Amino acid sequence: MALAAAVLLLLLASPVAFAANYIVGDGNGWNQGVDYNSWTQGKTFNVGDTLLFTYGGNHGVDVVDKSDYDNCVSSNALNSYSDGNTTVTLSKAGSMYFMCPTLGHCSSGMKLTVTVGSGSSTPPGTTTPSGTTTPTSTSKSGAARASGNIYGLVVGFLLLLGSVLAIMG
Ligand SMILES: *[C@@H]1O[C@H](CO)[C@@H](O)[C@H](O)[C@H]1NC(C)=O
Ligand SMILES: [Cu+2]
Repeated sequence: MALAAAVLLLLLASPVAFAANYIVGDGNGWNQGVDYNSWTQGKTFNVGDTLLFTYGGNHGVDVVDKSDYDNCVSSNALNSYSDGNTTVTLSKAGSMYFMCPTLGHCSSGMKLTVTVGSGSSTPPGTTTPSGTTTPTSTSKSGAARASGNIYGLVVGFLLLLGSVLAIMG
């Protein structure tokens, strides 16, 4: 019974394990004097992950295109936030560009770009309910990825079946 409960908990928790929630700049937040290129190193971003920007009133978050990111132009921003605690969900694969619109901040480095992968990168069997996702090698072929997902579905189904049987028994 305890096992069945544990399995059910695992199944309930597993959707959460797929989305990573990043705090931009970690303890430094969204600020001047932080190297956001270093911050993104070693991190994997996928569709469904979120970025949380925390910042004071003299900053903002503008979502811009590549050229405006490169040139620190905020006048064409696709989205602008200034609430100080902004969650942005990475909703599609590709690159996303962020900059602070305050004069001089972007050019002094207060800008961030992330490359977003197409998501569901890891078969459920390799994730833990703690919210950690395992970075996936980009060299994996589509076929390997698909079979991984099918494997995960089968494992998930067997776990579900097992817990139902355990409860009925
Ligand atoms: C900021 O947003 C996050 C995520 O939505 C939330 O958990 C947190 O409580 C918020 N913090 C403040 C100070 O509003
Ligand atoms: Cu700023």
